[in-house]
Amino acid sequence: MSYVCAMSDRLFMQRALDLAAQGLGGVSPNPMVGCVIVHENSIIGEGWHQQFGGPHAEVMAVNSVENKQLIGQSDVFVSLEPCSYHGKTPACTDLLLKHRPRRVIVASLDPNPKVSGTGLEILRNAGIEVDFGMLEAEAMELNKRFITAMKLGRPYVILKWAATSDGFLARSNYDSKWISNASSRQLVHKWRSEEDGILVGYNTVKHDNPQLNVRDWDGRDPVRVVLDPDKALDLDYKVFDGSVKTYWLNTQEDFEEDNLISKKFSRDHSLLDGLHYLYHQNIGSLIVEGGAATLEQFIETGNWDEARIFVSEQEFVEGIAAPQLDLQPESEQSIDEDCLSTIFNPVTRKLWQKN
Ligand code: AOF
Ligand code: ZN
Repeated sequence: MSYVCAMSDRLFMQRALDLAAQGLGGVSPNPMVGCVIVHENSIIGEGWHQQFGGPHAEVMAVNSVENKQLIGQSDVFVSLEPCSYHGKTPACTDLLLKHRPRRVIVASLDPNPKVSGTGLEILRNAGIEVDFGMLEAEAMELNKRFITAMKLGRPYVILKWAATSDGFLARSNYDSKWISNASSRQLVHKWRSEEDGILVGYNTVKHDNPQLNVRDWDGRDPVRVVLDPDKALDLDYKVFDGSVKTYWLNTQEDFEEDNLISKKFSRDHSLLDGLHYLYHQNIGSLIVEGGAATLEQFIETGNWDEARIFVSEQEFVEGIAAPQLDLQPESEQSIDEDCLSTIFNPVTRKLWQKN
């Protein structure tokens, strides 16, 4: 008879998910993973994957157990299927086989084709009881970035813009610095710290001269990506100040100097080629902050996964029109006097949403 009831199983798995979430902004392009080791209904060890290239959640959890002898009579709750191959770190299935816990409870499958089911199979074949699927929907949503990027070979793309109540992104002369309020802008700095890259197009650099870093929040800067097909920008813009690694995607020149990487694509390249390239530079997620033409390009080609749209009370009457997404928002919330809508791309959402 099992001495752990199903209700507390869910609590332990929820704890694993909460631990995993702390990896946001640190582990990508790896997934966020948490692990809890339970002996006679008490947590005797826990851990989470904290840094890309660093130890996996299972390793952190096992290392945190004082009396390792107890692991053999324990249940291991892990939010992602344990890995079964040696990447930057050894296979977690080997670690679990060494300690042979009573049971391994797994929330979601690892979409990495090098794992994808074999982690569960190895444990089961070795005679360890494996329960799969507890809080699976929550675990998949947590790793929406990883799952999407792994399956599509491109970063998870978050589009962000701020529009006036009458639907404009900027005045016609681009002289309209702030549309959303200070709280909304601070939230955007937090978001920047959570993604691997931040992308803008030529017009945004030319008219706004943005820094594209994290100033209004405590967190690391994403790498910068500038789409400048004609390589028409000069190096005086702040995005080229060398303070952060910056990818300059254009049709002119390949070069690499300090933190600046100019990458040449052919004229007829697709946006997706650029995204594939960024994915292979370990950029697992991108926040796209404009301008209008750049956002439209992502929308028109379907290369987006999530849109976060602020609508302020301001009215411009005329100007540069904001993109239109004729889709039902997943959520709407007030950020002071702004309204923030979150919309998911219904096509790519199927990749990480449990049906
Ligand atoms: C786990 N636990 O905490 C994580 C897993 O290069 P490596 O060795 O870090 O392996 C990266 C892959 O391992 C990653 O693509 C994903 O398949 C899996 N991540 N697996 O058992 C963890 N972070
Ligand atoms: Zn692992």
